[in-house]
Amino acid sequence: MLAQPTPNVDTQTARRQYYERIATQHMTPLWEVLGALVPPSPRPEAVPAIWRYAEVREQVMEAGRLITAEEAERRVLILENPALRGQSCITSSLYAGLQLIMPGEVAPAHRHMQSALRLVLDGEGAYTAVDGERTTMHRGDFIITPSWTWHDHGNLGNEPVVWLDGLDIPLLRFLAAGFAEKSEERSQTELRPEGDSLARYGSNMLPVDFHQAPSDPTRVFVYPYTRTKASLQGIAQGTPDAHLGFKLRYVNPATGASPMPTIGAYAQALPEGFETRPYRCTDGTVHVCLEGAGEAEIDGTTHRFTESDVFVVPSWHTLRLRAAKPVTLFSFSDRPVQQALGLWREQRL
Ligand code: 1HN
Repeated sequence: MLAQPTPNVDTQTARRQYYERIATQHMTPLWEVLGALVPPSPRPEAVPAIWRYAEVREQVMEAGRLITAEEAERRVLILENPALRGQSCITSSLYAGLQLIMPGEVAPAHRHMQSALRLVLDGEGAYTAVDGERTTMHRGDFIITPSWTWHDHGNLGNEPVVWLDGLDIPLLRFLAAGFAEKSEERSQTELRPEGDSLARYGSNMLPVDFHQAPSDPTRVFVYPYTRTKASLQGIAQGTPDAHLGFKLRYVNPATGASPMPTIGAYAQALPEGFETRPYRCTDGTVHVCLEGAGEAEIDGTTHRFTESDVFVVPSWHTLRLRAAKPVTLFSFSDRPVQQALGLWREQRL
């Protein structure tokens, strides 16, 4: 583009006075902001960040001494992107938090338009119930509560249980499309035995008369880590992708689409010593280390990670992963939204 001559002082003054006059009628000149509105490549406000579980666990546990799950409704420490403080965002479109439930506690039943996922990190003995079916939570399990499904949690065990929550809260806030309601029931009445949905819809088979309507939520709401791990181990006999290692996406098995329309989720294995080639994509992504330890180099800055650490890679930031030990990562992003709108891009460097 040709450089523009700098306007003289009189012109500058006239323009500033003009901007002040039109401001009283709630107008502003596009030409002052056009470059920022339509940048040549994404300029996310979010910055890279990491929450090391060993460093934050004690703060999560302290919340357990300060407030009950019942009083809090959900006892969660929100992971706020350092560049987006006060907005309950980890990326511009996604929310993440660490939720704690103590032995004997219940997080009461409610539903909302926001879609949610859980990735179980710490402790045994808790369950989540989704639309009348419970699932016992084990480390690494990926559990979803699709939009407008009833959900409650409880801890029947004898140790604190912590999981990572991921929701599309900022996206729904942006769209102003959020509704929510509390249930009359504290804990949902069980409508089906545990394991029913997975047996019916999540075992390479479907009920003979089942047809998924496009607007229906997926019937599979738990993806047990034992199965994810077996899949990753199964493909790890082959050759890793240079940019991604061994990476799979979670799907609604009835459609092959993302389990929830607004949030995509992924599981990834990197062999010991493996280093990915630099890669970037337009979906800002939250990663959780489930096994092993390594480094995430994000736009040239290296962050060490180990088990249960959470790190965020904003849109169009270049990521390189290094596995010091065999690594398993879980991740989630708004990729299905971008793909549905024809916006998603990736670049293999
Ligand atoms: C929610 O329903 C849960 O059900 C967790 O565990 C976090 C954050 C904002 C709004 C609803 C849950 C949430 C949430």
